[in-house]
Amino acid sequence: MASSNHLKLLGGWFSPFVMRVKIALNIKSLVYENIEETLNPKSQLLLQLNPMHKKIPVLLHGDKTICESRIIVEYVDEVWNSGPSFLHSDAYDRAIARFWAAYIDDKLFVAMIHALKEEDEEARKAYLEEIEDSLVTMEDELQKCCREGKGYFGGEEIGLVDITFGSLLCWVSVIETVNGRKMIVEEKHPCLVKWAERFEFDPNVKGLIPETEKLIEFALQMKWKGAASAK
Ligand SMILES: N[C@@H](CCC(=O)N[C@@H](CS)C(=O)NCC(=O)O)C(=O)O
Repeated sequence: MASSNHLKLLGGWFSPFVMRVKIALNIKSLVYENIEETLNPKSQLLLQLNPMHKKIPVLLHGDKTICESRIIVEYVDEVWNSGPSFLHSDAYDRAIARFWAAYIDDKLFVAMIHALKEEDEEARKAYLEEIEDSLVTMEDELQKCCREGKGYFGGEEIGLVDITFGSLLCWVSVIETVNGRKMIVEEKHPCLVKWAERFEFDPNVKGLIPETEKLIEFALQMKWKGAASAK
């Protein structure tokens, strides 16, 4: 019988969504058991714990199951106060952070996954442009924080938006590499460049970021055409 506080994370080293949960658990200094899911084929445990979506991450907290990365991140913040909060105390600020977190998943991530899977060069170019548009939008949003002297979307410390967006950076790097095109650049994104460095070197993030080459190998194994045919 699982103790009520025992934490297990069903995850995968390659998954930006899993990385979000790991960052949240690190910020709260929580110890957890990592169960690596390959998705190929999906394990019985995954199918049993997340029968609706059949996706990682899944967090097990004692006998409670929590699915969906942003929901898990918020759950971790609400249940534990053993580290800084990554949700604003003000309801309006929280709503704005949730808006941007949803924007990142619905716009930026969707364009990224299409760019990775799309074989047709013209279609892929359109997705790359969508990614670039979203990055400019995020730069504009971050500049507001920078003007107030804050280094993160969340303020002085990593918040929900930083976790949601930052976890995608390693896959942005994959897209940059396979397409031979830098997408986060000083001239267009001065704040994002500094933010990305700050994020990647944060003690709660460092060590969680997979190498670009390993992710490219993973994308090729998955037969993602946008990673294979891109130059
Ligand atoms: N909206 C989900 C997305 C999770 C997701 O797409 N996970 C991928 C791995 S990175 C997965 O499990 N994919 C399996 C599938 O699509 O069948 C979340 O935020 O947790």
